[in-house]
Amino acid sequence: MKLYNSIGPNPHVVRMFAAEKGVDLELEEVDLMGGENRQENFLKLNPSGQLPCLEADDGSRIAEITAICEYLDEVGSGPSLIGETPEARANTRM
Ligand SMILES: N[C@@H](CCC(=O)N[C@@H](CS)C(=O)NCC(=O)O)C(=O)O
Repeated sequence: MKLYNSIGPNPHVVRMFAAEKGVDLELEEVDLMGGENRQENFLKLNPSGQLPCLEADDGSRIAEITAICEYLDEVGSGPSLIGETPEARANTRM
């Protein structure tokens, strides 16, 4: 899986989550300060123009850190970091 990555707190959340989950991500840097995220090539990948964006192994792309972290939690091995029960997951999301 490839993570379109940049400076800033949101990509950092996903990198931390992946590290805790033991998921290896290929990183591709996007020049946020140079505005690369708002140019046509990146907007084709993520129309919101924001980072991070995950490209899954099937080529689909996922934006929004909560959606990315929940996806990594489900496809990664080992115990869930979000929660194993409805109550635990609700508590995490709360
Ligand atoms: N709601 C988004 C927020 C993403 C976000 O704001 N990312 C910042 C970097 S930390 C960004 O791309 N800023 C540049 C811009 O919006 O043009 C998420 O959960 O991923």
